[in-house]
Amino acid sequence: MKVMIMDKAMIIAVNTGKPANEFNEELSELIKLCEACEIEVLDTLTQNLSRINPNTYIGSGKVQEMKLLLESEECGIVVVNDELSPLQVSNLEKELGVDVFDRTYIILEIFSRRARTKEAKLQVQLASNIYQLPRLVGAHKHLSRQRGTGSGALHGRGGGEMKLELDRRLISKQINDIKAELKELKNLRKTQRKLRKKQGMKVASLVGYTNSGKSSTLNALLSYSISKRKEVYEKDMLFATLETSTRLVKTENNLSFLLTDTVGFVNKLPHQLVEAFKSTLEEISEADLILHIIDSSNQNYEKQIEVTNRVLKELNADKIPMIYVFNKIDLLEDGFFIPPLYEKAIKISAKNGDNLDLLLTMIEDELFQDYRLLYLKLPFSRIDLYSKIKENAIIEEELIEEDGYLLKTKVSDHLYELVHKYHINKDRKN
Ligand SMILES: Nc1nc2c(ncn2[C@@H]2O[C@H](COP(=O)(O)OP(=O)(O)OP(=O)(O)O)[C@@H](O)[C@H]2O)c(=O)[nH]1
Ligand SMILES: [Mg+2]
Repeated sequence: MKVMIMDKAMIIAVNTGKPANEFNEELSELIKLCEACEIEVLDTLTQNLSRINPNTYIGSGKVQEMKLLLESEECGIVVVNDELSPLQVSNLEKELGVDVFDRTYIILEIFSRRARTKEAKLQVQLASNIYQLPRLVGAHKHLSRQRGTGSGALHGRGGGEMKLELDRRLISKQINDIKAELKELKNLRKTQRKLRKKQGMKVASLVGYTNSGKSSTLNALLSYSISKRKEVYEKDMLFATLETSTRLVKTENNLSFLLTDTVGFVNKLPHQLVEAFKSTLEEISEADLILHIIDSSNQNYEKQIEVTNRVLKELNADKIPMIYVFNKIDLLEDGFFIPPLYEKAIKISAKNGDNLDLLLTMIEDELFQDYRLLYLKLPFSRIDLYSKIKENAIIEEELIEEDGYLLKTKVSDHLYELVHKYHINKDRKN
């Protein structure tokens, strides 16, 4: 039987002027992030400061307070709610005599434990290396799960100056190697996307804060799909999904589109991760429609919407049409009122299926609003048009007759101009 070793930790957090509820939500999120790393949080120490202390993050009085607190508990780790400079880490470690991890480290650690596919592993390794490079001086610590195994992405190496220089060079080389490898995978993705575009396949992307229910929504929509595909992994934990999965959804109206599920966002998502995950996240910026999934039962859902929209902007995906999908309404006893600010919006429950049919109709309206239904009779001589339709339109029915192709098809405006002169009356088909 595998024995789980839980590290014990204290959290320290500086508030430089956030409203109390927002700050508290950030802290309870950090506790969850720690739990995902098998770290049990014993206590939290907070301090209000107008600006973060550049040397020790918290003020010197608080450092002493923390020291006393640490002495009374058996705990070897301090987790800090912000990203620290290497100097802040080493000063704090010296003063407190325990390992100090910052928020970025914790998030990277979760990603490194969850990554399964080759691409995800490479991306996490890249983010970890970028994080580690300026911090090599103090890199002698790691969480207990890796103790003795050396398997973690952030596993440190100690040693003298020469070793440090070697480590730096090794990591720089690794960064370049990983980037090259990722580039190849990126090209593969690009080719796949091009193919999809050529086939006229529309893509909707599920986007949102971690744990908001993106994977659950995808699975719930799949149950409405005529063509059944494998479900994706959903779980009540932060960052359950790290890889992008795409599924085909075919609606009752015989319209098909691709639905993509991907990694969730979080407040203060480390920039190293956004950078490293760019090629995965690029899928989002190429989507025709974004389904922004929101956990309406979270008190801070508005902040989470803001964080998600900020990352979307960073990915150049803020101009893509978006539906705000307020999920988990089954958890709200008094119902939920969508603020008028969110124009194109719907409330659903992926869990009990509320309003999923309406969501699907909204998706269809958005994705295929420019498509027109046509019955066509194309002579064999217009095989050029036939292949265009094959590639770029939705073919709902197809019959080959003696004198040509009989098609029931939905086409974009552009294609309509080219083919509409072969339009026939619906009753003439068959
Ligand atoms: N009550 C309720 N729970 C839900 C609903 N939708 C999802 N959940 C739960 O919320 C948790 C997270 O769901 P996921 O679908 O894994 O969330 P996600 O957005 O994919 O999360 P990450 O992949 O971690 O970013 C799971 O425990 C789900 O069962 C809902 O409509 N109602
Ligand atoms: Mg997920």
